[in-house]
Amino acid sequence: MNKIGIYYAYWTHDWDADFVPYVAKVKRLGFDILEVNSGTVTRMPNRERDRLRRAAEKAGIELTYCIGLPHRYDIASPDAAVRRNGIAFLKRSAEMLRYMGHRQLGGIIYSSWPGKLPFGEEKRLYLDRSVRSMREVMKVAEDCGVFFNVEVVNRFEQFLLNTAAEAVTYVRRVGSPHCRVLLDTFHLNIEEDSIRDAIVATGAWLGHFHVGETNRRPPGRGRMPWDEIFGALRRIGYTGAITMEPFLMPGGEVGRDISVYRNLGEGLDLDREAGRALKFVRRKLAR
Ligand SMILES: [Mn+2]
Repeated sequence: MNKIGIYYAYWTHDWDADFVPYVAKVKRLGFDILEVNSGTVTRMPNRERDRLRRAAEKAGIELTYCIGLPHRYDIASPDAAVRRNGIAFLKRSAEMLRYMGHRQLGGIIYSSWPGKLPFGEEKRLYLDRSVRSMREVMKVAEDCGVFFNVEVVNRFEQFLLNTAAEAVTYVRRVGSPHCRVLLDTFHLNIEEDSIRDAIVATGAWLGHFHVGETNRRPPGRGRMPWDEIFGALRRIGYTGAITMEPFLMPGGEVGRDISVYRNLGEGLDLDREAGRALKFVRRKLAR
């Protein structure tokens, strides 16, 4: 059965956080995985990385990593110096993953977040630059034995990969088995004609999967077509991780960057709600 995880920022207002207490929390709630912000761990001294790695090992919790690259690391940028900085950062991220003994990094790693196509510019040129940069990054990812999953996100957050079909074309062009696709139900719901077809067409390229309702509440609280989604994952024989990425709290950097402008967790205990959503996902997977 797929391992199930949750993103730490469900509980935080800031992107930078000490992840160690969340390892124990998700263990207690019954999750297999804690997804963390890779930027924070890439910048950590080894002493702090060791502390996190040991906590995860001790709890039997796997860590997966996620990031939306800041503009200074945009590997699709027209500015060669920015691309070089982004490529160097992603190579350091691959080395960090190897150091930690973990294998999956996903997110908006093919450009920057949030990102709009500048007026009058051609998307194709950004894609070409991104593919060239990613091929360079893949040499290090392959050496490190780690996987980079490009996340398909909706048009209001990025302009390069809005559909599963665009992402499959992208990873085919990159041409490395270590560069795969990350699909997220929140974004699929906005952009795809058929969520089932998008998952099925991604097939073996699917490297990681994010789940959440249409308003980013945890699974089981909204109108996402879960039977269709889990049916499609079963159909392609997906054995990878499934992590939920709920955002309920307004305020702080997280509330600002995710555009949470109302309390979506009104009257809910966050821990109990996460535990409920985990049971919901496990039940759907078992069908
Ligand atoms: Mn996501």
